[in-house]
Amino acid sequence: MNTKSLIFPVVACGLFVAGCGARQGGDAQAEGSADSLTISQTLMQRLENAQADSLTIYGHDDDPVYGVKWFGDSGRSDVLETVGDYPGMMHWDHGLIEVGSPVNLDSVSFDRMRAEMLAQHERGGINAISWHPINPANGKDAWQPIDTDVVTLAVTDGTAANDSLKAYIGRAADYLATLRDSDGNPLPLIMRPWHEMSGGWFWWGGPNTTVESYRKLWAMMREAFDSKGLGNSLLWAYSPDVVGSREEYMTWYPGDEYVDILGADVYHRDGMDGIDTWLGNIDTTYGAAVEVAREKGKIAALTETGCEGLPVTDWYTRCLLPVVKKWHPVYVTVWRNGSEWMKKDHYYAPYPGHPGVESFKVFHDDNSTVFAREMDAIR
Ligand code: BMA
Repeated sequence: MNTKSLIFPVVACGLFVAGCGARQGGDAQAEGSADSLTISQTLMQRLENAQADSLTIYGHDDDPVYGVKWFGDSGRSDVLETVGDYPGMMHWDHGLIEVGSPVNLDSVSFDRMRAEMLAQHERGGINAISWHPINPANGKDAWQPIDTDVVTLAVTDGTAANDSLKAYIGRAADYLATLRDSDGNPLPLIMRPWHEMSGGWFWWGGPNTTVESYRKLWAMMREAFDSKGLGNSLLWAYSPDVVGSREEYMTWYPGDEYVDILGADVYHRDGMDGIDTWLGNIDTTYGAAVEVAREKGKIAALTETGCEGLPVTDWYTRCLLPVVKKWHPVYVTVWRNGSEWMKKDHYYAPYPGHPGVESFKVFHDDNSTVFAREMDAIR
């Protein structure tokens, strides 16, 4: 399907979602005769349609709130200023919502984030969320070295860590419940909690706990979110980091009832020297996600990837596009373009003047990839 030849009005999806049956109140049930899908089912239908048409939605973390040379301006985006369109998906992190901070761990105001999620929804795009909450046992950040099994403590009733975790999850759910469209209906969202659990760098990482406790952690969050009325507007994504086999990929899988999207976080490291390793990791880790998704009738996505600082300047055509054409992930999300004075060379999309702009334009123009203006093609 050649989405590039089609011109769409920018607010089409917002109208479409509302038009599918205005969802009222906390249960977000569809009403009216257009269909009987919930908000999350409508989102899933769009993703399934992308899958059926072998289209890949391009996603970028924190896209419109800062870039390599700017921070906090309105109406800007390195992606927009490079290829002329916003990403089809925007990704956000909720780290520090758990302590009631007005800004997240990367200094993005939660009020601004809410407004940008609405804007992305209204232009037809999709929003996805990860969360790097602080350690509920010691109050340190998500990456602090772990010397106890924090997860087991935190999922055990009666512990101080359990009280903290419940409060953290409650605050995250309360914030998500404020994300609404202009009719007051919940925004459709992809929630991707407790990610990269195959590695040990987060307090919830698999090597730092037991599989049983990890699954309880996931279930605890899901149940709390459902009880706060978010049950019908969220899809849930499972996203291990690099693994060596399908068996390893499934180690922490919380269960079919908890997961809608089989994801994988597979970063490209070591520049040109790392290309083959990255491609091999995609085949093994993302390949496992695809296989499981097919068997379970779910969808698969490359939930995080990228080549930090783009030392392979034509990475988008040399590396990512061949992966997109081989695997057709429903979406592929690259990480943030950190402002250079805050985190130098921590960017994953080209910006104006970057030597990778032409490569990124070819990626954008390819018929397989979908940016915001083409999202209406995915109904
Ligand atoms: C990491 C880095 C950090 C950032 C964190 C959460 O991968 O980008 O600088 O704080 O994600 O967004």
